[in-house]
Amino acid sequence: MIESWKLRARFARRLAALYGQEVPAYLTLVDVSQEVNAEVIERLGADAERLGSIGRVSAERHGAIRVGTPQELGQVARVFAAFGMHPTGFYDLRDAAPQPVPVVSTAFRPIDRDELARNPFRVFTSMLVPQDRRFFDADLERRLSGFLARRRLFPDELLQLADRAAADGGLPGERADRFLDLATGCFALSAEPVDRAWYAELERVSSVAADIGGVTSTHVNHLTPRVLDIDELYARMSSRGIEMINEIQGPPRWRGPDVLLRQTSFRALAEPRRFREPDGSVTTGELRVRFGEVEARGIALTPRGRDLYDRVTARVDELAALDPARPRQEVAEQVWDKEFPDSEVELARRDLAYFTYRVNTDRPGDGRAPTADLADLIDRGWVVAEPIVYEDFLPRSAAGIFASNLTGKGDVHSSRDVAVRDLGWMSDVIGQCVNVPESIYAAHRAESLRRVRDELGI
Ligand code: OOG
Ligand code: NI
Repeated sequence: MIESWKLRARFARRLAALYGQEVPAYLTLVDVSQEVNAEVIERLGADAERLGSIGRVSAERHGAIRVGTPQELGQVARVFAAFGMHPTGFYDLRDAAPQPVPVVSTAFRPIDRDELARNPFRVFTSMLVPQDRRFFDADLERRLSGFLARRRLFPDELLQLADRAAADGGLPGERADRFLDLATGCFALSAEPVDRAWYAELERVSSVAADIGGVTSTHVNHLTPRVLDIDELYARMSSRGIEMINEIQGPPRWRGPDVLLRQTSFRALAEPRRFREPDGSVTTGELRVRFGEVEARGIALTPRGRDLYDRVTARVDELAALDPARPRQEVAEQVWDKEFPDSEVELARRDLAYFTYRVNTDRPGDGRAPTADLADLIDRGWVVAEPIVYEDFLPRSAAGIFASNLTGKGDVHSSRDVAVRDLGWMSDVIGQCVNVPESIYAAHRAESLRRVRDELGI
């Protein structure tokens, strides 16, 4: 029996092999990431591994895929369930500033700490919303929905094997191979000609709409390695002549701890694709859809910490707008230095970030007894805090990353006729509850605190 975590690890490796063949620049990105990681480990030693062992960080990837309908989302959820990857987080990119994208998204990922430690592979999965009138008028919606209803992304055999694997927690060897072949095959770039006129019509609304609804298959959009120094990586990629997006998304570089997620990407590359022309002939041309992304992960924030993050980000926007000539990074660093606690201890004491706690066995005796107050336990050295890594995504950053292959703003209208999509809606469509990331982090923390209380007898 190949257990689901092994299937997940193999799936991640197979997708990486496929994507490396299709988009060789991805391999450059991986090389540069590993080079940077090795140097950071050399420079900082054990401190560099505070948010994950070098083994995990080097192997870590996330993927991004895009589907067209609730049915397709439901099917891909069955495939990911076989890998022990569960829908987590709901992201609505349709009103994301500065560039709205006509999709809603979730991420399929492992939940349990030991599963994450075995292999943390996750896939950011977006679903098109043709019903949203800000993007699609009634006639285009009808044709787009018709087109999507006629295609089939995931064959029955794959879905049946997936259901078997999910029910049994894995698959026997031979069937595991077949399952992995089929699953990986669904995400390969198709050689099927693209209908030129149809693709162009959707592209006027959004390149993402065209990439999803303009073709009869789906494909990996990017695979993202994790890097320990994203500023260094950005500089190295740029100096190799690779055109990066303008900024690193998420928190700035600053003197305090890394929190949440910082991401950046290089602009989509031209890839040869076949086209069916209006006169029926088949030609070759190119499309710029797929890009390369890297990310640096930090500590997960509590809802209170996230509020602070959102307020600080709004403040940076405000100040940056007043002084457009000044680099955003500079503005952000200044605001963060003033407004964000710059140590793990302070983040823990003020309940701004998630940690697990364990009893400090080296605490020198001072005749006092421990109390039940967490800040007090931290202050008096009863417990040691270990940061919980942020395993999820940020909607605004995601919109910035999507922009790696957007050419213009697209045809977005204001309309009251906005299709309602939320976490509950998505849970119904998938037939599984979409997890709330903060509940998962909070449960990990609570579990560690239960042990601490037992051991200290409080
Ligand atoms: C997804 C863009 C968002 C991330 O890591 O936030 C993303 C896409 O381009 O399909 O990948
Ligand atoms: Ni991504």
